[in-house]
Amino acid sequence: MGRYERREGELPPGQRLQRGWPVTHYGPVPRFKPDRWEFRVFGATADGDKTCWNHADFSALPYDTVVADFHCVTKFSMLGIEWGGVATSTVVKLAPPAADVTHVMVWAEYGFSSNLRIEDFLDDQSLFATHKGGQPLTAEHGFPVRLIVPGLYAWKGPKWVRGVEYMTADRRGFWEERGYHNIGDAWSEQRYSYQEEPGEGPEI
Ligand SMILES: Nc1nc2c(c(=O)[nH]1)N[C@H]1C(S)=C(S)[C@@H](COP(=O)(O)O)O[C@H]1N2
Ligand SMILES: [Mo]
Repeated sequence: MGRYERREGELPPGQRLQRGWPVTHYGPVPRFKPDRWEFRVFGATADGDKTCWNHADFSALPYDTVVADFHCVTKFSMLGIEWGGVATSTVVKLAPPAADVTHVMVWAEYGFSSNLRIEDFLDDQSLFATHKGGQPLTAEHGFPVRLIVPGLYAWKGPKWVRGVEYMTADRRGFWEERGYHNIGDAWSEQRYSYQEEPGEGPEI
């Protein structure tokens, strides 16, 4: 797929190292309401049903950790961060997609969304992170759950995730509709939608 291979611990083209951990997002930080929160898996599921986990259920799912790099399209990167949470493969195992699912839309609070190819979503390092460096995420960094997909720019990983929609055709998410690349592979420097080649994204 990409022109470059992913190389852990190195900077993708055009990126620079960042000290500290800046907060980057559009809109306000949502307030976590534990009694109203649920994580929903819906759309083209294998059995046509939805799966909903409340916060206690979601917190009880198998916990995995990955060490991964983080690349923001505004050109800062952080390397070697330890994330903990629920592997995307765990979600897919417990709430399987239909056989013809090709993409997912990951939904967050306030309708923020990002679309991913199923193979990017199921990268063996993709994780619904609840923790960073062993500590629960803070509110501004996405508590209780954010998605981490190490090879893609970080906008492909929504903070404050509330659900996954299985899709049998691609559709653009929030930033993908607003000028950012439909795939967003950091190693291929897929920053903006004008760089898309035919077949890399649906019409805008
Ligand atoms: N819900 C939501 N998630 C989001 C964003 C956003 O605007 N809304 N911005 C993305 C972008 S562009 C980046 S770089 C990272 C930043 O994560 P951080 O604030 O924890 O560093 O969150 C991503 N997730
Ligand atoms: Mo970003």
